[in-house]
Amino acid sequence: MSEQLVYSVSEEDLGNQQAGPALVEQTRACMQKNGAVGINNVFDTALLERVHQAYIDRYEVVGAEANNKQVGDKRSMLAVEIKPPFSDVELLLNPFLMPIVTRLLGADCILDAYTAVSSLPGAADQHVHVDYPYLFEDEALSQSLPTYTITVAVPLLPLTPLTGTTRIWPGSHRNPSGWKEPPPIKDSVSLFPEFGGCYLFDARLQHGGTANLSDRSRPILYLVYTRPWWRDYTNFSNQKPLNIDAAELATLSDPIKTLFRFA
Ligand SMILES: O=C(O)CCC(=O)C(=O)O
Repeated sequence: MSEQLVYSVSEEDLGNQQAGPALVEQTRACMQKNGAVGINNVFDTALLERVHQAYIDRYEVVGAEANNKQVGDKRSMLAVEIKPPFSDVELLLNPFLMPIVTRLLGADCILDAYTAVSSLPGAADQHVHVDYPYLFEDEALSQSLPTYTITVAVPLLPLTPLTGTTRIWPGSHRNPSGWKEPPPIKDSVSLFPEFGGCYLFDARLQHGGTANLSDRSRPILYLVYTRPWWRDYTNFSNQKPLNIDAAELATLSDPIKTLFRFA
């Protein structure tokens, strides 16, 4: 039987408005073993629809792509401007995610980057990659370390086999099979959480976006939570990883400011 990679926030946790110990333990164990986990029922779908519309209005307009980083065929990344609705507390400090994120990264974790990757209609499969260089030249040593950076991927529309999703190689953050790049497709899994869900992956995981065979673009938010000493020094040459101005930062609550303390 194949490994469980997608979990759901239970009715009880929904009622308590917080991830309970069972979900935290299941998702922690899954992240440790597989380097990724999908979680359903995390976000209010009405909020995601508002964010999606704001994304379309701001970024799917001619000229908006000037600073985007190309990350594959018809696929680019932009640092979203952190203001409503992108600055909603449910996105930045989600009560179902933060107990999991802080369990894995420590209570003093920070947000290092907040971006969106969008694949346009007709985008081909993305190359298989890890998002950042390993911490040390010694790969085995780097792979033996505990998790230090987690990307939370939040699809802004329902993912289907037509829109595509992200394909991951479970366990590749530790690479026990000694895969060389690219690892065999047969060992990959395409994650399809329900709309309102998300998936988390370890910074060392091999992954790649799949083709977009639909007629709509497929924006996915990427919130990169990390231990406070880590920075992405490779992906931001002409964009700021946290695109927020001082006036907007001043309006945020203290717990969010703490998460942004290196912005
Ligand atoms: O488009 C996707 O689903 C994945 C994109 C991605 O993994 C990346 O750009 O690093």
